[in-house]
Amino acid sequence: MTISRRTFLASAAGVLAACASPERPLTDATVAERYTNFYEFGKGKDAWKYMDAFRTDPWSVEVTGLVAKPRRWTLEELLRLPSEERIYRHRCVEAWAMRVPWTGFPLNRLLRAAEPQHPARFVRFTSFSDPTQMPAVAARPWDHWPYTEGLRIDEAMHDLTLLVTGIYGRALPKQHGAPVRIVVPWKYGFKSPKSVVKIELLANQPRTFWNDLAPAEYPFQSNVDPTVPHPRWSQLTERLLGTWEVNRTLPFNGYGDLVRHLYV
Ligand SMILES: Nc1nc2c(c(=O)[nH]1)N[C@H]1C(S)=C(S)[C@@H](COP(=O)(O)O)O[C@H]1N2
Ligand SMILES: [Mo]
Repeated sequence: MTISRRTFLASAAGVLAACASPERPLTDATVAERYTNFYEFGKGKDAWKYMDAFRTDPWSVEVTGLVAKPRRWTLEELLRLPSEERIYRHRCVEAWAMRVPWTGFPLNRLLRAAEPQHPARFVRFTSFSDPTQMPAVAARPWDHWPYTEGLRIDEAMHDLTLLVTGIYGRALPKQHGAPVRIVVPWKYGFKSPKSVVKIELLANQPRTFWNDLAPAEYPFQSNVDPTVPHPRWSQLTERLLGTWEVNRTLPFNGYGDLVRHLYV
């Protein structure tokens, strides 16, 4: 599993995404990988310290549910698909933000290959979960493991929604959600599940991990929106990791021109 297997293709969508991005500095790679949210490894941002037992190879991702062609993709198969680099802003619901280059490809490639069938309207993502590898899964058995998230099918099919296998031009460090995660840049970060093992097409809106635990703080849609305060803080501004910069939060995290039409 080496980065050299990947092919980097410039795509129209990548260019569009970059254009939608106001000039903010790229977050330093070390800053980003040492300040992560990966609740399976604890509540701190220091998940990078607890990765030793986490096995990310071999790995596979199952695409299943209301599809004509269910398929289990091995990591090697996913890494052989053409990928590209996209610099996206990332906005956590906790009001920190970063700007990082992800490597991956639009999730719609896998969804189309699976041929979604009527009445599929939603996609559920399931993260890997194992108490022997993930300390907080062991310590907090009452939480609703595994971590799950969901999107409407049109959100999941949107060209901005990426299946990600790398960051900063190399394979994902484990704490960023190795070896395969989803990135949905116009939504709060918790909608971008890490270490995904299953992608299911469903007729009905799925329950999700954070929405189950605290529905008022984690609504299903959760598009980045400065005008809707979090129950415990304002969402008007965000701080850029590794800098002293505080910026205004952008509606749809700055991707409104590309996604606003989904919500009218
Ligand atoms: N499985 C899983 N996925 C997850 C999380 C998590 O705790 N577990 N945290 C989410 C949150 S709240 C954010 S902000 C992003 C953080 O991504 P990063 O740590 O790679 O920056 O991952 C999201 N995906
Ligand atoms: Mo987050």
